[in-house]
Amino acid sequence: MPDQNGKKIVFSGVQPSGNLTIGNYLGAIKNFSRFSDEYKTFYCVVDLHSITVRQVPAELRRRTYETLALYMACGLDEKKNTLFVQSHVPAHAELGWILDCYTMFGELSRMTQFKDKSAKNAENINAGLFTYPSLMAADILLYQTDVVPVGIDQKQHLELARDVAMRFNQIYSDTFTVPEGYIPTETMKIMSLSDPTSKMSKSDPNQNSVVYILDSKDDVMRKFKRAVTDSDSTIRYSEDKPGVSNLMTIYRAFTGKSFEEIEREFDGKGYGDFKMAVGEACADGLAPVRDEFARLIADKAHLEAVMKAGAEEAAFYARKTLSKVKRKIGFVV
Ligand code: AQP
Repeated sequence: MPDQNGKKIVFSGVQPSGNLTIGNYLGAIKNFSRFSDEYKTFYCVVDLHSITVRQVPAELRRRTYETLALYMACGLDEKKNTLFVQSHVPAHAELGWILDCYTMFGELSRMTQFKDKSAKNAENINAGLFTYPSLMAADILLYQTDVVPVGIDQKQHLELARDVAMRFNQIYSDTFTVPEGYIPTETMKIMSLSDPTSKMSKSDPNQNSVVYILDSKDDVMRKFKRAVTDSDSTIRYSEDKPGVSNLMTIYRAFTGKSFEEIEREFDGKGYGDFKMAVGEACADGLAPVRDEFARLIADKAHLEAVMKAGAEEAAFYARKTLSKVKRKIGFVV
């Protein structure tokens, strides 16, 4: 639904649950700035979501600042985008609870992220991990969001948010905009460097599987050098070559070359040369982000001013939706 200036609305978020990876960058953040001019954009550091997995408090606090600084280092101008921290706008938690009551147990049980994360955190399968998608629906629906840029791993959650919005609208008449996903096809899912059949994740304990946005060039080169490929030696994009295909996807994202061009470029060359080239392209592509991040993170007062102004702006929009929801349900407001 357009805002008061007639602009359509974009919302997305990233959890401060670890150091951000090139998966988060290529699958999500890099695409955020393309909406800044034509849309009203809300980009959130979703700290409420991150405590579904146990966090070290000091690290969570540090990463919240860092995630905000990374948004800005990746080109999100705070004057053009509303940048804020989820827990600073209590309406997220409030609508999250309300939507819990409009989300079915069976729907939540089918979520693959819940199954994956409960397998990885068997000692802490908490209720928040289970109801995570209702809170994500609240994040999106609070802003009457039209478009949600996310990686493909979030598609199932986004579809649930759409179902919850339609269900609520059907019971109480039109209340929420039903959002559409914006899922970049070129980089849909960046895979782990040591196990190219599983997603690259910031919480992966094996640091060699993951390239972080803020890794030094030496670390980037070392990690790509060790990346798993296969016993064949041809550089070709194919489902039966997940390691090589993942590296080609990353190389394509940083160079803009097509898979055919990449296959031609490395025709007759070995994996060693190819991995070096991917490492160089990735490190060079990330260098400006790293430099800008170093500048931004040194000014904590500025980051605090950005998050405060962002939360005020976001709360203004969120309050409108929340009060509409409460009236429709029958709460005394
Ligand atoms: N490997 C990936 N490829 C493409 N996109 C990805 N995203 C995450 N990993 C990849 C996208 O990044 C955005 C933010 O993700 P998130 O922080 O909300 O949580 P996530 O999807 O659970 O990401 P991680 O890195 O795997 O975090 P942890 O390890 O904490 O669970 C989303 O748009 C996501 O699609």
